[in-house]
Amino acid sequence: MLTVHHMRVSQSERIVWLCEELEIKYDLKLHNRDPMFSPQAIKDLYEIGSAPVIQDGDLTMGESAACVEYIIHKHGDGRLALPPSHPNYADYVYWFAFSNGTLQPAVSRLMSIKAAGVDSSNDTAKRYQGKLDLYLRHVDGRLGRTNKWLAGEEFTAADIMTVFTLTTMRTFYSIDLSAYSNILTYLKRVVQRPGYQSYREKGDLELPLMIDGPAPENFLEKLKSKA
Ligand SMILES: N[C@@H](CCC(=O)N[C@@H](CS)C(=O)NCC(=O)O)C(=O)O
Repeated sequence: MLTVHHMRVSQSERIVWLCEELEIKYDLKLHNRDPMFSPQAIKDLYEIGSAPVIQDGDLTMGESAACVEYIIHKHGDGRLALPPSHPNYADYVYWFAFSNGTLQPAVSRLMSIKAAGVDSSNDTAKRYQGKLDLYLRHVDGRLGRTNKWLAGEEFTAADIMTVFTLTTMRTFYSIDLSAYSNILTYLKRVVQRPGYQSYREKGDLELPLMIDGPAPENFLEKLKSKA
């Protein structure tokens, strides 16, 4: 049986969402942050200590993209990936890779710069903020052209990989998406998906939907003050 370890309010939301979209059987184990980073239970499972982690028989594996590929091909009959014969195959591969190769690291970098106490007027901070703005324009432009999903007409795992950065990640580093109307329309489409709604019910019920333009409030601060 496939087991998915999801740390609430984290990138592992992708894996729960994927399993719900694929409608496969899996065992969901929920973990809370302790208080900000991974709890010991995740560190005990995986030496890198980050979420997601999946287990399947003798296998224990981390990394969202690896988990997504593995689940799609081992448990999902290849659904939500596009095959090389598909006209949008290159788009699928590109946007899947862009999510965790470029977009998510850009936001993580800015979060770290801020956490280190560097002011947003600092030249390095400004340079990396400029990069993030460029990447968001790139995503927005693509969605304006497809008017649907990142790979084209079909919803794919490229969307599942990308949405975390455009939503939940904004509680860690505030991003105003008001200037990106295609992203905002896309996010409204995303949250209507039954698979996304099931993930939220099972994995992150308390988390506000972060699909509006203005930067969301810092939900983690709220969680910490409740603890
Ligand atoms: N590239 C990795 C990043 C995983 C990652 O950094 N996850 C964060 C949650 S968003 C985490 O576990 N942070 C807590 C920690 O490292 O202690 C992936 O996609 O799985």
